[in-house]
Amino acid sequence: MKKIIRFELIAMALLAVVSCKEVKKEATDAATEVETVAEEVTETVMAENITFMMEPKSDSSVKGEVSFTDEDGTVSMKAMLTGLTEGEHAIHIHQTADCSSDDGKSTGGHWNPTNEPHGKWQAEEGYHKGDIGNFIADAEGNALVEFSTDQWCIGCEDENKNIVGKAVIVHQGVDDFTSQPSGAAGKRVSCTGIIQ
Ligand SMILES: [Cu+2]
Repeated sequence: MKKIIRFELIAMALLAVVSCKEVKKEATDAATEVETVAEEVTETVMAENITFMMEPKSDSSVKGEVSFTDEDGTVSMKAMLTGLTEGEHAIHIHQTADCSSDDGKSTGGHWNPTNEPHGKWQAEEGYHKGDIGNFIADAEGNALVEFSTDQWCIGCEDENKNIVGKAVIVHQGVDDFTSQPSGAAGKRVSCTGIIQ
């Protein structure tokens, strides 16, 4: 009789150990899952995104939406524009987030914190940090402009990189990349401030 009881006790003890291990494993799995979700949430917060509506200037009807996303030190710009004339147009970042004037000139000249000559993006001879370049509008006057760089940031300490407080300008004409200091891109037809 004693032997049987002892056996049962051992069996129960073994069972307890096994089930305890299983609970532990489940708890570990749950903890890992929580960590993974937490990481995903942090990543989403880290990928900063700001979006603005562009308004027509110089009696144009050019408008649209421009967004900037900062992810792992690379800023991606996406502009969706309507109301353009078919063909090529320039787009730049200008120095001041002030679109109050009818001709968009309240934004000042190109954003050029490094005091370089105007030029094509990443040209050896130099270029402005706002020298995005040209894009093409389709026959309906629509355009999607996509650009990304690690030379910009959204609201960081480095004023050579920080696009906040500047403006996006779309021009009626084409940037020739040689005329100083603006590329002779003509009228400013759409504008938004980059304000956080
Ligand atoms: Cu410009």
